[in-house]
Amino acid sequence: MEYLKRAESHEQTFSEEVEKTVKEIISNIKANGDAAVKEYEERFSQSVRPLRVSEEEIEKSISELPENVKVLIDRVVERISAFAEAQLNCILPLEKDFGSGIHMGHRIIPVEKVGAYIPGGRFPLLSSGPMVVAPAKVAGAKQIIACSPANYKGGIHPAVLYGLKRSGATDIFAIGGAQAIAAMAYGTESVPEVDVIGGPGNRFVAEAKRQVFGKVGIDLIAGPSEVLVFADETAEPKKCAADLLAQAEHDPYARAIMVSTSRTMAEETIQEVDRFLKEFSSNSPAHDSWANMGEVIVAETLEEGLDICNDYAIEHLHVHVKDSRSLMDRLHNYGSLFLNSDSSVVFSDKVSGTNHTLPTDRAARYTGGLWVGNYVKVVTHQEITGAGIELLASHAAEQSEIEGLEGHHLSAALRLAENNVTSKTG
Ligand code: HSO
Ligand code: ZN
Repeated sequence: MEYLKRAESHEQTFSEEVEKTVKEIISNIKANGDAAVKEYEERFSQSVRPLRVSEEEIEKSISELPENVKVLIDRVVERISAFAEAQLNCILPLEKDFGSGIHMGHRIIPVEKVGAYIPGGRFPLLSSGPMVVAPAKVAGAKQIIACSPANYKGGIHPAVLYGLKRSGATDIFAIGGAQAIAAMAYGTESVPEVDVIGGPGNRFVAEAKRQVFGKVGIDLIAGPSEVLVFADETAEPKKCAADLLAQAEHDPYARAIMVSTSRTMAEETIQEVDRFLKEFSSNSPAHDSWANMGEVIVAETLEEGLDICNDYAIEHLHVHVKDSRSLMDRLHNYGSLFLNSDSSVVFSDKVSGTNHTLPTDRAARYTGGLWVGNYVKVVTHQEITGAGIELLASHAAEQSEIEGLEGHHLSAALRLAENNVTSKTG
């Protein structure tokens, strides 16, 4: 393989400073509740508004929203919900006899209280709220608490509010950053304590989620956007270039990577990116992101290209290769996969229905993205009868004896004796 362009550094430096600040925020909120949350809101967001967004405020704010924006958001919610529902239907309950009176199974139970974090970000992204909230609603969560920074005219942007409401948020708070995560994890006078927290966010949000994990469940930790465009000689440089820039524009630390089995294709794509960038506004993060984090690699063979893709374990993997579906079985590390040159990542960023909250920083080695499965528990059960009691009790008694566990032995032996008695008397 050969680099035509290489990132300066893709190590996101771990900051002890962020870790320390977040630790202080969490313990202060744990001890002082709303008062501490308000203090941080004032300090970090210059917000002195009430934490809860009242129903009247939501209604008033939403009434200012143009009709076409509402229609777009309605469609987003419908499509995300439809996909989440189809996925939920794939998680099947289990009831099975394993022979000799041993019956086991599992049930799918929704998490009761979900916390959804929706970043404020550079632009109000219309799909962000529905991506986190709609799957929780589909899962059957009873209460969905959403937090988003008060960074639009002293509140949450009306489009974000509308998306949250439409997708099923039951309580909305204008709280941002680590203070939102801490408030939802530990509960305050006004913010309910939740069971699981989902949603993307900046470094402080990500660190806060890491620190509250265990007290609550979390979905995953998602950093700046990433895309890897895997192309062969049949790909179209313009489309490849646009797909790279579509993720690069998210953040100066976003990563846009091209791996191509054709040198000509790779070189032409670089030219197209440079051409497009001249048209982008000068303050677009895409300039820095492409300059510092962009990479272009020429792979000698398809095989080598596939290895590179798997090694990157990228958030979005877009395969601009002829007959890309046939390669699916050989790709196993990615957050979400896009087959053929016209399945744009942007479709799923916005509206196709798969979730856009996805693993970054090679987390795709061990997890997929946020999905309805994050909001349900698969819990097991068993019912042992007849010969099963005898079989398992004698095994458990013997094993407990070897392990020196008297209580366990007693518990098993009692069943053994009882069963013998029953079978003797019966
Ligand atoms: N690419 C982002 C999601 C997004 N882009 C929403 C635009 N709107 C992270 O996957
Ligand atoms: Zn995007």
